[in-house]
Amino acid sequence: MASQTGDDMEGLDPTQVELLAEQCIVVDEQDRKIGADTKKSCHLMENINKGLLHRAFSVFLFNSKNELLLQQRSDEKITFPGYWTNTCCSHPLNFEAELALDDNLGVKRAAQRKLEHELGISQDQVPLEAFQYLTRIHYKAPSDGKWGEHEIDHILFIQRDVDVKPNQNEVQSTKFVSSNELREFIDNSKVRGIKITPWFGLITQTFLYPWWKNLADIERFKDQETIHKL
Ligand code: DMA
Ligand code: MN
Repeated sequence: MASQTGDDMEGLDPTQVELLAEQCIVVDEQDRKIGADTKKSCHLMENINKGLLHRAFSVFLFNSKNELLLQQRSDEKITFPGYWTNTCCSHPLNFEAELALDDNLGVKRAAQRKLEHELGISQDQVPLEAFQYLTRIHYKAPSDGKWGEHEIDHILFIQRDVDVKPNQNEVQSTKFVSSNELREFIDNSKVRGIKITPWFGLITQTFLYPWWKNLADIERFKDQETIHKL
């Protein structure tokens, strides 16, 4: 018999459960803020199936050799544990600094905060002005039946050589890949039992490679208007 004290969280990692109290930004399909709700509420499929949508960001960090930093999510993550994905993803939270729309500052600040939290990259190695905003995607993806994603995801690129010290509660491994290595990694993932997050899969199938070829003048791909429904 279920008790009344949140045992719907039973079996989940306590550190990750604490983070479910974060206040995400609830948006409409045009990415306009219409409210705020907990990370927990925003990631329950029962709410997502009623249309609940929130704002997110995805960072792609490249080193000076044009290699992309990938991470494998820890087994403690509540959504998509153990999956391989782009450098860092999370949510801008519902406070003034991360709500800022000017120059996409809100998501850039959130990106800085989470690169430090997940990968131990110090904020001075990833200054706000080094992030390039590119576009937004709107996607929905169930994780395990109970949990899932439904987001407007702001895509950010950054090219910097950084020191990486993963937080094991968030990230179990990392690696840098060239674009050819990533193609091979994704092509072989099914037979090798490697899981790739749905958003990273979608972005590699659409925008990633042409942008990657043009890192030196990436600003020209910036599109402040479009929200691509994938
Ligand atoms: C959520 O990522 C954001 C996207 C774009 C999927 P996440 O599950 O890694 O968020 P968090 O690190 O905050 O748990
Ligand atoms: Mn999310």
